[in-house]
Amino acid sequence: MKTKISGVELRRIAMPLVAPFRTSFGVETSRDVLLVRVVTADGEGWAECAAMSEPRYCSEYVDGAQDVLRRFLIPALPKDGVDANAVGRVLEPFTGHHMAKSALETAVLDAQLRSAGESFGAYLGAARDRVPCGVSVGIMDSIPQLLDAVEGYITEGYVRIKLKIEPGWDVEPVRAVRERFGDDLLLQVDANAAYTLVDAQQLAKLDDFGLLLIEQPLANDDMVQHAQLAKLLRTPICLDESIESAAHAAAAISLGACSVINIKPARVGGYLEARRIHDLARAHGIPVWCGGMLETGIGRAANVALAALPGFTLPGDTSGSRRYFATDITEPFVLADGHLDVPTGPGLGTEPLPDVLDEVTTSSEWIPL
Ligand code: OSB
Ligand code: MG
Repeated sequence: MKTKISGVELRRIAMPLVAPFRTSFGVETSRDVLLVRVVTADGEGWAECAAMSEPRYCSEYVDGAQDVLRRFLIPALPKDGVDANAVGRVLEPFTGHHMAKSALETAVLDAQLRSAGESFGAYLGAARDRVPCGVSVGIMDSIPQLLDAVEGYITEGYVRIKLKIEPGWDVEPVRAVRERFGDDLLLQVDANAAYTLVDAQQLAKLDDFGLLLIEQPLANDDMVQHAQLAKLLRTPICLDESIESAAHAAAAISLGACSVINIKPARVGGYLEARRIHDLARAHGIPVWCGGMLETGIGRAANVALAALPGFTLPGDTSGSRRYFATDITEPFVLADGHLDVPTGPGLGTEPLPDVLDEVTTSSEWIPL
């Protein structure tokens, strides 16, 4: 099915976080989000670009994403219409920029599914109507502060806790959380590439705590080093930053660089590539889970749909809206019994609330096709 696009709106919004989020690569206090809205003959489609303000998590950043969308990606869309399944091929001549590409493909897909009356979940192959939710807990100033934060999330119902770690904040916070909340708590850690293979002995100390996994201990392009580290640890290695495509996932699996994959659709160029990674991992018996990039309800809706696919056997970083924002731009995602419902309406099954959107908008640009 071809969708004829008349133009694309690039809208920037400022979304203060309810609390600073500290990782090994920096501190976020507010999300500067780029929203993409494609306008078609019979409607519109929305998506959220996951790129952050600065190129720290990966090389993309929000101003760069807007620039490449405006100058290269949007103008490359065929004027006589395009099927969402062909957007990836159309954008292929431009290297990299997966987050920008993902946002454009997702907005086209949303428009197409809305016209067809089909939900993202149904289209992608969701196998359940709600997904269990984990929460990613930032690096804190002290252990008592961390324990308070974790306790709050457990009380809210989160079924899995992920602790951000870095050299100097690893074994002690993990030990403290285990001692306080017990061995049954589903617990994992995420280093965001903060270690090197020289730290293997330190990372091996985490083996005592029965973690579900350690996420991205080494640098993004340290695929071989991750395979070596995997031999030195009992804790399963999960890759996030290193996996930018299904080809990377295939390489990582055959090298033994990971035994779990965090799938972030934005990082791999979209939900279609994300589904290919899911299919590949499933065929290899590799569990996957859905990561997050502190999304608003627009990005969250699609992530929750993806997380409902059968190979997503671990709880994702698909937290409720209030974990991030006092006011979301969509109807908020609210945790019930540790789960979020997969939206069932056409496309993303949600859209920005016009009044909230206007309040948080910092700029808007129209790119005619
Ligand atoms: O590494 O998973 C990560 C947030 C921003 C950038 C990278 C990461 C994260 C998170 C939070 O861990 C996930 C979320 O709750 O959206
Ligand atoms: Mg991560």
